[in-house]
Amino acid sequence: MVDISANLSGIHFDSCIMNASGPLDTTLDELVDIAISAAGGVVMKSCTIEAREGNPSPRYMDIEWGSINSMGLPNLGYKYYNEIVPKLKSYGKPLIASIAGVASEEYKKIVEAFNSSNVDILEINLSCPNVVGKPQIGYDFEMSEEIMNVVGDVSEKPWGVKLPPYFDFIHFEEMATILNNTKISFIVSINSIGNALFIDWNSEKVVIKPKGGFGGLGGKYIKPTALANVRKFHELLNKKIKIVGVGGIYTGIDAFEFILSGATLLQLGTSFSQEGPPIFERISKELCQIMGKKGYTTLDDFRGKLKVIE
Ligand code: RRO
Repeated sequence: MVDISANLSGIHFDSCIMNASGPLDTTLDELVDIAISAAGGVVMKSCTIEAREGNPSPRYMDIEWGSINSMGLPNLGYKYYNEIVPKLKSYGKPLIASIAGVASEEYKKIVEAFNSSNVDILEINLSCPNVVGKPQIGYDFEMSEEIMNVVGDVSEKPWGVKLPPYFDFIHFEEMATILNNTKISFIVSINSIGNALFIDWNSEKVVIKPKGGFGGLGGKYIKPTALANVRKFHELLNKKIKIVGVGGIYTGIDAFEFILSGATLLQLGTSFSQEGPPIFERISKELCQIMGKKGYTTLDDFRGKLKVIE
């Protein structure tokens, strides 16, 4: 019998595969659809102090091997997500709140509010690429550290940070040193690759409106970068810090590769947006089949055991 369950901060997930914060998780109805699917947990849209409409449309486009988005953090405000916690928890799955902001006081206020709910885990988003005029926090190491210290001081829930992709070993090392000195339980790696540009050559135009067409790239384009981030952080982080892998997971093979690189849980963004809730069952089955063929019965049998060429 193949088991794809996982544990994060003492919380049990029947399946290691769930949605990523972002697509199809802004309203209660959308979140219930995830809760009644084969997803192992439910992740809510990143929320801010005030509700936000987000950027003008068109702001999301499916493209050949993935997606480009500049949603601009549309959400219903943290109070809404706090209020729907009991309803969502009634489906019996771990529930993850995602929190975004531009300053540490905003993160603090929202974390404090979720402390008194029965949400299971907090994901601190340090990597939204699409708020006009606001750089991605995860590329500002000092500010990232300040926010993590504030969250570590106030959070009564297990928490982790959602990071942007890094591309140079020196940046992985710098961020890993900070992470190893915080009270963090996990990282979510990676958010979309920020400020990509997709062009419709026929109309000679960009395909999304905000920021002159620049937006976060997701889907198949980003899997190698996501695997590299999972792998590098697996090498550099204390083993008690778990890794939630996200970026271009469309199949059981993709899922297998992320676990092999060191991930504990997996999230689906663009692929979930394109295929909807049935994707959780499909990828879970595909992963079980691969594990069965290889003679693995649990994720621990191969997690992090990627081989290199000597
Ligand atoms: O809402 C968005 O524009 C958005 C967010 Br908060 C994020 O973290 N990543 C992304 O690709 N888009």
